[in-house]
Amino acid sequence: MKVKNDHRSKPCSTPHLRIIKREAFAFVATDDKYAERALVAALSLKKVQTTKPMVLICTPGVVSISRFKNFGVFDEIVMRPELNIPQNDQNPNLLLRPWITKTFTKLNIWTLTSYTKIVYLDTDVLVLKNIDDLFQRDELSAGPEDLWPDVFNSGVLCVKLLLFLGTDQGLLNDVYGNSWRTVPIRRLPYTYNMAYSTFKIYRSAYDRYKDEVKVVHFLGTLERKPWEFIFNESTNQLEPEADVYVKKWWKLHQSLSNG
Ligand SMILES: [Mn+2]
Repeated sequence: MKVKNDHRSKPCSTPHLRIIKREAFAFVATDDKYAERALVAALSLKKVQTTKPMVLICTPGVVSISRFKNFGVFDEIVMRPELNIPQNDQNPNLLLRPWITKTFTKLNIWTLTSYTKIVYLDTDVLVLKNIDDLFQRDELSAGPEDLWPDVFNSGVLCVKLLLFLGTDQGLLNDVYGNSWRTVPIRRLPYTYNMAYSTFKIYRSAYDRYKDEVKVVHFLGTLERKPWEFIFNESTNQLEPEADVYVKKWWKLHQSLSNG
């Protein structure tokens, strides 16, 4: 395991905090056939003397896990759920490419949060020369789709997992963050997602703008969630600390049992 500063990462406000870099090749298998092909692809990587560990992501569709472990090719075999497009979907692609129903399973790469960088390879590849240099690439790097359309092919992907490790927000920001920052119209007014604590911390600003608030978000862990307030059934009273939003939430919650 190497410990050094990544010169490509954003400047860190706490310089003493060094990021431990863990890098691996990853494959995804949804059944034994795919796992076997992943094994062949992984062997081809071994043959070109990769210095990186190899991870196989298996879904419950892979039955012979222990067999694939026994080959000793993969440094780690992890279980993840299959991510599907529902079968009854009207997607016209389904007829031509039945495997497409399982294709989102690949998104499990972003759950390998013990790694900082992943180079993902499809199971239908054969590595001919050492490609460890791919770990020097920034995310998301990929090769072009063959000729047309002008998009990237997702068969070989360089993925960085540094940001907001392992949350949906981290993943979404990795994908859309740059356009969110640069395209002004994508930035919703604060009133569409007002942090609940705003109403306590910025009391005077809140008093001025409160009528414009459209969505209040009970986010974070500093404040209690509405359902963590105590409601006394016998007196039909919320504890005195409950504010207007907590009361509103409880009123709706009450209406469930009354209706
Ligand atoms: Mn492929």
